[in-house]
Amino acid sequence: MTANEAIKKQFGRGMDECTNEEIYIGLLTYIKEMAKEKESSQGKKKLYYISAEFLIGKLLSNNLINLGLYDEVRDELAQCGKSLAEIEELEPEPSLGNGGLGRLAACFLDSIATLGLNGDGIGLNYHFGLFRQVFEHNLQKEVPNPWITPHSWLTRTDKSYPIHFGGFSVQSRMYDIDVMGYGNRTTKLHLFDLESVDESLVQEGINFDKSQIERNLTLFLYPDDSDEKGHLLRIYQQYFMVSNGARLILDECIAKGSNLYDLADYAVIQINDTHPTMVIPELIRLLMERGLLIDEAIQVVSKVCAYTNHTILAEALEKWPLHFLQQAVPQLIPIILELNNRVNRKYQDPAVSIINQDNCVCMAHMDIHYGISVNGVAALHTEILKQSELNHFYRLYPEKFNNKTNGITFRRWLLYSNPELSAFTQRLIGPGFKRDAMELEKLAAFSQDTAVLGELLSIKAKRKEILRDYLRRTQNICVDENSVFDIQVKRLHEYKRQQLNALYVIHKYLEIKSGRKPIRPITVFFGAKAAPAYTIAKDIIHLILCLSQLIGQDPEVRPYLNVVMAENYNVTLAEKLIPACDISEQISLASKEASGTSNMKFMLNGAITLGTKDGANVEIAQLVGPDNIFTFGDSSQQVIERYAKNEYVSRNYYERDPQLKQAVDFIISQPMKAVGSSEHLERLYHELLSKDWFMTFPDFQDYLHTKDKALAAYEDRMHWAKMMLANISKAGFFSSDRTILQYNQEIWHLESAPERN
Ligand code: 26V
Repeated sequence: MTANEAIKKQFGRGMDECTNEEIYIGLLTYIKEMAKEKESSQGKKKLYYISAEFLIGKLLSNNLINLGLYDEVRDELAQCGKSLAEIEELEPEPSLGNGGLGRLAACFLDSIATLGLNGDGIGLNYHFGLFRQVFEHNLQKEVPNPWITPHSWLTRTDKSYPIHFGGFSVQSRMYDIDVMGYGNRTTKLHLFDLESVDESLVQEGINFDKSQIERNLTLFLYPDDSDEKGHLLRIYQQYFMVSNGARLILDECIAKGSNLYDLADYAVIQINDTHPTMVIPELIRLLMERGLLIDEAIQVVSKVCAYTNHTILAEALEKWPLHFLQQAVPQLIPIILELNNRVNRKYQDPAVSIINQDNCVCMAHMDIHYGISVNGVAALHTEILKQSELNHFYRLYPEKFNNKTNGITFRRWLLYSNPELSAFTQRLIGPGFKRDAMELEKLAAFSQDTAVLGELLSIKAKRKEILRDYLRRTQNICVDENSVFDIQVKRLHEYKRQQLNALYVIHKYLEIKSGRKPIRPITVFFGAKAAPAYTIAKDIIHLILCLSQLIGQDPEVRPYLNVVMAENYNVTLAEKLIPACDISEQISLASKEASGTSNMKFMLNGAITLGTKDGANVEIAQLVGPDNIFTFGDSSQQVIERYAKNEYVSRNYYERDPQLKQAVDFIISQPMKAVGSSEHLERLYHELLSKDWFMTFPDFQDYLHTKDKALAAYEDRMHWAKMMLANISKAGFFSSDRTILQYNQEIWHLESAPERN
């Protein structure tokens, strides 16, 4: 059946007589039907990827691409005078993630389905997601992001469990989203919801009564945890997620014939960061309820769980006060105490204890002692885990530690988001790269072909125009497509150092004011959400918005420099920004960014990285070679030593470097205060001068020079195009298909799917 026939069946009218809303609903039903006909993953052993975040993005076009129906449906619509691009704008984007960690989980599901591996995702069905970001008075404001419309990708299932907390119980409901792999296979994302959830609890902005767990549990992702109630709510959410997940896993394994002692032959659980860690004691508890002795239950569970670490930032490593757990999930306390006692009896080393001296439960420690595997997400990150952050554990269990460098799905980040580049690639090297991303290397053969290089530049130019039009239409922002597009998009965090980029902007602004104009205009794009309670992150957003306004109002500077802070950065915006990028900003303080994944998306789309030697940037640099990347800044080793010596004084750098001093002082200057708030600007200024914990100042000069070097290099257009081609041709390694195959070969050991014919 064609899409038009399906729509006729549903509405009694063809596409040409339907509204865009009706066509959207019709396509949704059509795709869900098509998914049922596809082969779902099978096999005795199954992977359960449990994650508090799945940043899946819009699904309409992606599903059509993966089902091989995109061109057909687009053309069918065009014949009726309709536009698929307009229809997909009607789809709300679920904001079920913060950033890289959640987007990684979504890319992984795409690869798992594509490779035909037997694996499902398990998470939560947050009704309002993270939040939608709006800017008011140059400040971030958070509002709910409702995405569950009467017609959505969710399918209500008949699975429902009673979940018990200290003093009360709730009932859950499982909803499924079909994940369509490229080709013919599908898998599922199971999102658990609260039957009694009450959206009317949300008052002003994203505020709601945090104590009403029975009604609020699945309203928001990571609700503000700046107070005690917020922490507790997160514990309730995490337990709700893993208890449902654990029951589903046991149900499925028992149905397939497991006697529970052999659970590891039927299930492997990948714990995505520490948020799902309570699945370990919960599974032990459930096994004991089903008759296993505690020794037996611990032994069984120790063979099924694997842990991925995504950060070394101390503040992001979860440690829950025991009394919080006692209040929320008292049934887990005896098990956690027993797990802790066993560790302490065996090792007598407080550094590896599960419960620390402050009576907090170190969630990562539980994962490492009672899991089969611990992995970092880029080579450098895994080395840092082994050598410093988790060294005590590495010495106990060297065999558990392994690296799985992150990846991205090329279906979304090339085929869908950059059809022009995708078609160009196919013309040059054939369609094989769509299945085997390493085939992109064949592009290297064209590195001297000026016609090919010229075409590559035209594609970039086209993508810049598309972005220009999109921003004008959706955000009323004007950009000059002939300027250099320099882009930094990621969560707002001091370690990612958007503030360093902002200091560069100030420096450029002052240069232009003093008469030194750049050869070509520069547009510096930012996109970032700040956690609602993260004051300094919000101050940095304020700084960027103020700079944007100030520069936009200045006729002397505006023709040469433009600062754009895109509102509500999300997957949809990323799909527009990334293909249009010339310079990819990956400027985290070395050692702090576990991997980064936007760096890979930018590279794949022919942007040149301006980055520190951090996370996966290191592997990008190795692949493309020093001539095809701009690196700067102190090494992770230098940074780690500087922290260890505890001798960093930001003010010393400020006093020694007049350019730095001038840029920093500008933050609290009159022109800035005229457009911004003194309170925010001064707080940020003092933070930088008195602390600068993420060491912006030491890298400042090198950053200025390296960025100016990149801008100069941009002027040799043919040479730049060669660099672009080198980056694209080496991007194959960063396909999430490669990452997933490695997880499977080294950790999961699922049967591979039979070859497709
Ligand atoms: C989360 C939070 C949340 C509250 C505010 C403070 C804070 C600080 C750090 C984090 C990080 C949580 C883990 C995470 O998202 N890691 C990211 O995982 C990506 C996928 O592996 C990786 O590419 C990024 O480098 C890493 O930051």
